[in-house]
Formats: sequence, C-alpha cells, structure tokens
Amino acid sequence: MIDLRSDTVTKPTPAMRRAMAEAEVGDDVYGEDPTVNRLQERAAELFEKEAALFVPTGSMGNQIAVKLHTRPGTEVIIEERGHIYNFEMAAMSAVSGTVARSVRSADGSGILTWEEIEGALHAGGPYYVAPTGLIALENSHNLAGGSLLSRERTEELCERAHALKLPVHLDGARIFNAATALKESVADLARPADSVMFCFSKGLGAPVGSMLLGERAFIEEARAWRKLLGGGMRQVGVLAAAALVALEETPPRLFEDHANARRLAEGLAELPGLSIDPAKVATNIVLFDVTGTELTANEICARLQERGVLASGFGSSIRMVTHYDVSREEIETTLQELNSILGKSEARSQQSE
Ligand code: TLP
Repeated sequence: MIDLRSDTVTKPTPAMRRAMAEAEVGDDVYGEDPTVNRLQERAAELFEKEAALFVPTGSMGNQIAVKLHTRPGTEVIIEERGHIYNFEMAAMSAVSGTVARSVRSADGSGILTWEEIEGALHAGGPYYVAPTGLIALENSHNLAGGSLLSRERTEELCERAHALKLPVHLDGARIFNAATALKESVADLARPADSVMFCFSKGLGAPVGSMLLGERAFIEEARAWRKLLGGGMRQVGVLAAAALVALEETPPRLFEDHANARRLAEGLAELPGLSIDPAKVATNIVLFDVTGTELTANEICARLQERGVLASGFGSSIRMVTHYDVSREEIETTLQELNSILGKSEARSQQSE
C-alpha cells in the first residue's frame, strides 16, 4: 500500500528501533527517565525556550496549553480550519470551558492577518461579552493545505496580542516542515509565541510523542495537567529514544517530502476535474478539490484503495501527505492510478451525454 493518508503512518526506522531497544529508562512520573530528560533538554535548547514537556500526543499538548492560558468562559481566537478547534474532540470546551471564536482567512490561505483577528477580539469589554482568552496559531496549517505562517507574521501577531495582554499558543505539529520551507530556524518561528507544541509523530517520523514548550513555571504547571489528564507515563524513555533520533535525523531530509508533494500537486493539476494550485504547495500536505469530477472525495478514495493507494477525504477535498515512507516512484504510481480512475469516469460521463 502507498499510504498518503497522513505523515502519522510512518514506521520507526532501523536507527529508531535500535535506540528504542537500547534506551536507558526510569520512572518519568518521578522525573527519573534519563532519556526523556535528555529529549526535553534537547528540545528546549533547539527552540530556545526555558523548558519542555514530553506529552503522548499533539492534542494533549495543545489542550494543556489552552487550559493554562485561559479561564472558563473565555474565547479562543483560531482560524476556522484550525486543528485545535476541528479535530480535538471539542476538548477546549470539555477541558477548559472555552469556546472557539473561529475566523476564516479571507484569502483562503488559513493564515490570519491582524485585522482579521482584531475583528473577532473581545478585549477590554463590554462586560456582557465573553472576553478573548487566547489566540491560537498553526504552522504549518494542516487543513489549509500545509500553508506557512512566516516568521514576520508570527512576530506581528504576537506583538499585537501581547500589547493587549493576550497570550498566543502555536500549534507547531509540523513546525519542522514549516522551518524547512521557510528557511528559518524552529526557534525563530516559535520565539514570539508564549507556548509551542510540536510533534515527533508527524513529519519527523517517530512512532509516538509530542513536546510542549514554554516558560519554566508554565511547563511545571503543564506537568501536573498532563498527570491529571492521564498522561503521566513511566519508562517512556523507549519512546523518547526514537524521538531523539527523529530530531537529529529527519529535519535535513524534509525537503525531499516537500519536493514529492510539489510533484504530486503538479501531476494532479493536469488530471480532469481536479482543482489545485501547485504553486501553493509549500510543505508535505497536498489538498485538492474534486468537485469537477463526477465522483465524491470518498468514492475516489475507495477506488484508490482498491488500487493500493490510501488517501483521506475531507468534504469535497482529498488530502495526500508525503513522508519518508513514500518514494518519488510511488508518487508517480499514485498519479497513474488516479488518472485511470478519473479517465474512466470522464469517458462514462461523455458516453451518457
Ligand atoms: N493531525 C492528524 C489528524 O488529526 C487530522 C493528521 O493526520 O494530520 N495539530 C495539528 C496541526 C495536527 O495536524 C495534529 C494531528 C495534531 C495537532 C494532533 O496530534 P495528535 O494526533 O498527536 O493528537
């Protein structure tokens, strides 16, 4: 199977498996797992943040951040397709008692301007509207097709938010992809935000785990919330060991996934009924619209699956994500399979005309 559903599907590399087998471990609830401690220190150093906390999932990292930055009865400003709002089980209401004030980016990029955020702000009254508690950003923006939030825009949004005493959390599940595409360091992309979460289990290719980073006091509180939410893990150095390998080995090769994604997008743009602008594919996520075909996104995904290709349908779009377990050759095969599915359905619709 060529699995393009997500970059979460990668299997650990031989180097990761070796590191896992040999990992030195201890009970991390007592703070005694040397491999986890090393991973947290390495991440804090790379991101130039005071402290870091290894969490089982990106969702847990994001939701702990929402919890710590807000109080119940406040609103979180987030782009309409943001992961924290759409794919985390309404945890921001269940865990934190907050609701999303969602804002669509007018240009469709998923990247908000300050003016768009400002229009949704409730800061400083009147008393009968729920105050804004947090601004949540995402880089790269998954459901907007892996789009990029530049360092300059991040700085501007954070500066304006801080002037109003509003905190900013950055969902950087794929911040290493963003840093590669923008030719920036992850530290520079994350610096203006009060907290950042990134995933080892996405583009970096480790089997499990994410990191939440911020000031020391914030991370100490986050540790308690991780325990409360059932995320106090014990000899978890076996997972941290794979994450350490991912952190060192994967970033230098992410440009290959981006080149594969761009090639895929260029091929898709030539197929009948599909709509995508390859110039906008900057990272490893390829999102295309299928309304111009006579099939639904789910029908196309089902036919692809019969031919050995897995992709995800989202409404009238299909998402394909490249990663280290997908080769250039498999990208070409995917395009051929899709071509024969769409070619056939087009021939049928011409016959019936
Ligand atoms: N994204 C998954 C699905 O949930 C859609 C994927 O396949 O892309 N932030 C962002 C931007 C994400 O894309 C994801 C996962 C998360 C947070 C949550 O991470 P996990 O799955 O570790 O909870």
